[in-house]
Amino acid sequence: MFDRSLLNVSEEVEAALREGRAVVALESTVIAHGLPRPLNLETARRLEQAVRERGAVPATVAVLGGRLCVGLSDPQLERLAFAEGVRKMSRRDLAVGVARGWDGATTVATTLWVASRAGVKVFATGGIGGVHRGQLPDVSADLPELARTPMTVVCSGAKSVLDLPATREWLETHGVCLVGYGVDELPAFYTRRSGLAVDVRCDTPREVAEVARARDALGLEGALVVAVAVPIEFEVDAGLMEESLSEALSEAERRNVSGRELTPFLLSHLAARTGGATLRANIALLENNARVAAEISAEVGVRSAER
Ligand code: PSU
Ligand code: MN
Repeated sequence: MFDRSLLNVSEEVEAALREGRAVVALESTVIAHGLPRPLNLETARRLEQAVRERGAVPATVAVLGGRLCVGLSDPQLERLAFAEGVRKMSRRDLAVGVARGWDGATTVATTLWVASRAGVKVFATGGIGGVHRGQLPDVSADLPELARTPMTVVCSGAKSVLDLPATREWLETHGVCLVGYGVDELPAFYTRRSGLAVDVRCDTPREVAEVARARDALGLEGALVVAVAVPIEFEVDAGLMEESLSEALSEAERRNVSGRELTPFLLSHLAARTGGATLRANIALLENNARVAAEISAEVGVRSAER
């Protein structure tokens, strides 16, 4: 049984949940390990702002001093963005982090875990983890967590640093429904197209909310992944992307970068190689996804209050 005293839900988030108002969970690995300082703090604040502008309450998730925090104060955001020794915590790290009182940023996997236990139903992020390329079967803990958490997860698909067809197949096998938000193809994070089909296209927050409610009524445990393409003016040129990516991947191999280090390594390498284009795309899509998630969460909230 989950001991709820481990949860530290902010007053604002707590009140919103109690009153059935819209709440959007945000992850923190992208802040602590995905973006360079001080852009990371700026982005974290902008994402919260984007959620607020659409009438929802942001709930950034992190582990601070071994407590599972849902909804952070500005000093807490700052600590996450600038302090040394903030860990990247995925599911396997939760027990150790709680036992030892760690500060940790939560990945998609742990954000799902914590946010769903706090009662949050909608979560916005940039890209989900997936099946990595290469010989070793390196599968992100994000995937099994998506398969067992009934959350609506707004993202821009998975990065093309991953094996996208294998990631897509994994989701299908484990019953995770992929919604294309205004698109028929799964976006590939920095680029709008992957050549892979989604399961269904939805064009409005209400349509997404309807599918989410049907999932709940069925008692299905998996997430609904809502894939939103990067805003067109920030899309990274496909040729530049491919070139930089193969360089980043061989550099990672040469330096023996693997495990939890791999995603952050590839991200910073790509940013350097593309003159910051991947960074600008990353921030634009994060903000856009936060807005879409806020709109969806409002719809989920409105409809459940009506009933
Ligand atoms: N995708 C991004 N930026 C990120 C991540 C993914 O565009 O920072 C982070 C997310 O927090 C995701 C994690 O949950 O990387 C996946 O890491 P791994 O492959 O080690 O599970
Ligand atoms: Mn991994």
